[in-house]
Amino acid sequence: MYTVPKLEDFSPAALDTAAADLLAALKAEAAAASGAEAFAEFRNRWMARKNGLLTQVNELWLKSAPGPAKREVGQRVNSLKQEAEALVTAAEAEAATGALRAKLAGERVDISLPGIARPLGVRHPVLRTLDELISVFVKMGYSVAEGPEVETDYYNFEALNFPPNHPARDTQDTLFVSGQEAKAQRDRLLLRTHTSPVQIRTMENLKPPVRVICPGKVHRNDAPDATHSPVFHQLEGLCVDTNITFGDLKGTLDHAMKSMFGSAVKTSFRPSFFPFTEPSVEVSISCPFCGGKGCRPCKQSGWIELLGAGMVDPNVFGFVNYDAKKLSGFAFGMGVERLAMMTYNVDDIQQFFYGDMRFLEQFA
Ligand code: 2NL
Repeated sequence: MYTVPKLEDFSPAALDTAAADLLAALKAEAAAASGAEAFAEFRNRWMARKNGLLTQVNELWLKSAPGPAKREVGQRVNSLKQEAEALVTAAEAEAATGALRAKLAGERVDISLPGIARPLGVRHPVLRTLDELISVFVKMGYSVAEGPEVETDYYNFEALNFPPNHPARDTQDTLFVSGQEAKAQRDRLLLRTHTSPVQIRTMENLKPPVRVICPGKVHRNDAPDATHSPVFHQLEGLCVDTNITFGDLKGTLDHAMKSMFGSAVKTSFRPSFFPFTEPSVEVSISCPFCGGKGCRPCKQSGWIELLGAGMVDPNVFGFVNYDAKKLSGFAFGMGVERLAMMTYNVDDIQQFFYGDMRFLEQFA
């Protein structure tokens, strides 16, 4: 095995020979060191600070060189050490790729295997219905507004003319954020029960005329069953200008329903009550399944109730600093799941939320 010789002769020719011997030995040992353990041993033998072969070169060649030769010997020893270190580093890299090649040589990829199928998703039927509704109103010049799902009592109830003790404010109907007791009633947080707060916020920010629809997720403290879900979607709309009449309300909603269910459907308006509209109406469409003759979906009545609507109550205008003497407007609201159930013939609202692929794949 190679050992670093003591030098007697410090002539350039003798130094060249000694350096060549050393590098040849290093190359041979690097090539012979196979495996991580053998390589570590090789590296240590040559590179160790304390008594490694390159350190010995310093001791045996440089320090014992006679005064006049020191400069020349020093330069040669330095470049020799650099070359030796580069060789060790290169050998290390070579050993690593060698190990990888050996590992890969034992592996086979079977390119005839079928691969993993990743089916394309489709838009959820509820959002598809919502998109269609939005497009109908956008074509009539409405803009779309969104707002927070966690609201204050003020935006969800007070500004909509709900009296302080209205039953809808009860915990039986509304989901409240806990720990709000220290706040004034109007500042208490809750999950919005309709998207009307977005319309209030819109009127606070924009001068009339306003034509806006507010789609989104709403929450009610309801037990789930075939027709109820604690989370569902609503589309509300609001139109405010000078001289907006109940005739505008009827024409707008009649057009929207014909766009959704076909030009043969008729609309019917019956008196109702909401705190935020006066007068208020419930809107039904003639049954698109039987054409009004009577069938199971319309419970033999020929009509299906789909919307609530009315003329905006002057008190609501008061809350947003709109001049109720100069302005009038109509508003409406509908449940999106109910429309989706009719469009896609779904008899259980829960199907929309189970995430069962057998249900959802039918819409692909
Ligand atoms: C329903 C009834 C309705 C409104 C929502 C509304 C909003 C403002 C002012 C006045 Cl800011 N009204 N919205 C009006 C009438 C009915 O929804 O049955 N929704 C599912």
